[in-house]
Amino acid sequence: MLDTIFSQKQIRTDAESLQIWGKDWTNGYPVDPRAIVFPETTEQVQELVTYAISEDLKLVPSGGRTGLSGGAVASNSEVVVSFDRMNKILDYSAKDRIVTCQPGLVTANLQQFAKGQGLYYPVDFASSGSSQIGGNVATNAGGIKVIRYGLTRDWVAGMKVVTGTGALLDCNAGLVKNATGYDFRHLMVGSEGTLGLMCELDMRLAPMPEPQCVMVVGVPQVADLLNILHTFADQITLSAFEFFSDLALTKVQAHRGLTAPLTEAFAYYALLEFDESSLALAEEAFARCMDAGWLVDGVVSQSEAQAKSLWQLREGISESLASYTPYKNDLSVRISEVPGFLADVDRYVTESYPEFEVCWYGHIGDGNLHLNILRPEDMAVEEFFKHGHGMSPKIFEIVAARRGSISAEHGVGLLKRDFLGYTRSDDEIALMQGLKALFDPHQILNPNKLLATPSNAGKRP
Ligand code: 2HG
Ligand code: ZN
Repeated sequence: MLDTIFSQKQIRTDAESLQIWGKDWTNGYPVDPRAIVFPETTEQVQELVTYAISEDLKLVPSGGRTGLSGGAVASNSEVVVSFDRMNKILDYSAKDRIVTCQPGLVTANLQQFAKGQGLYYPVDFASSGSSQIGGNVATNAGGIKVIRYGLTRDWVAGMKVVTGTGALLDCNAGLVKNATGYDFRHLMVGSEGTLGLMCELDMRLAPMPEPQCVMVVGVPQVADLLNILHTFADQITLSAFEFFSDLALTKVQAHRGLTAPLTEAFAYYALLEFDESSLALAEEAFARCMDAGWLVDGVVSQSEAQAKSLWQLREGISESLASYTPYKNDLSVRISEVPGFLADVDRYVTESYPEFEVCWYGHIGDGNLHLNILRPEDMAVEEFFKHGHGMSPKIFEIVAARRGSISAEHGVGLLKRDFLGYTRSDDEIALMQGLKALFDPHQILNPNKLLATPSNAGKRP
């Protein structure tokens, strides 16, 4: 019985809670967990895993539930393990610049804590006010500062994790150098809760950057986004290089009541962020791009408030599309492939479904494009998703032809599981299954996410 491990306040089984904690932001999957538990200690997590093994219970780890690939959806009577109560900062070492925290710590709270130390936690995205560090690590979250600071993986200095056998691994202990074989910390990063339940994380902090300037420029041709990126990157260190299409801008403006950044409309916009002290060099790069005809107009923030409102034009897009229940794809290719790739996908979708609006935006500076196909108002969600699923294989063929990835930063979860073969080889998938069988031999951890659970798995002889 779960109540031998957890107190009453740590278990929820009422219908409303099952619906809330049984899913993430992904649409389209049934939500049917049997219970939600809220562990408070590593020991409780270990006890839960041992209990799950003995009772053949399946566990779905759950953080801030902002995922978009169904990684935290419980559809099959699983027990959801919410880390909401394991949300504390346990230790801070100023000399190492390492924060030891529990996985349920909200990303924005880590950012805030870092600021309080005069430092910076650089992984950032629109959902940082809800997402949790554990979920960020489980999906190797990226976001808007990747070109300067890398992915979540780059900030994980160590972790304690309970595997599917109930073993507690203490991985890397915050060391910079540790040449002692396989690094399980990095194996856990991005494993989507399929190999272990993280209970403590050592997160590195960065020096606080200078105040930032934000520039938004209008770009008629998609290929010129790369010319602009390289012209600026040759001159200055960019903290962000994002893009969005005119349609994306229209949607976010309407949703948030924002004014247009420029007087004219352009097919695409790039949003650049850089240190304030680089402004003069950035203006030189801007002039060079203008002379070359790659950009036509631009605006640069004059205050922190203006920088924030320019960021809204990009960060508010995803939310502004929610009412269209869009068919989402999170794709990446090498940056050199971006223009050709975008044109290929655009051509395929608009030729196949001229009635669908296609909204492009994303982290173009690192090759990550978000493709949101919008549901026509008069089409039922189910029918629309059927068309979306029908389009996916062709879109993934285009990705594979350019040696890209079918999931850049949102993870595989349920949504991309059956398409993994477009990006990973059969040999790789077989190795992943082997690792899964080692770390989770009873197949109790986030079953059917990332990899399909073998049909005979977890059955006792
Ligand atoms: C973003 O970059 C997020 O805004 C969400 O990764 C992307 O909703 C999406 O497709
Ligand atoms: Zn993104």
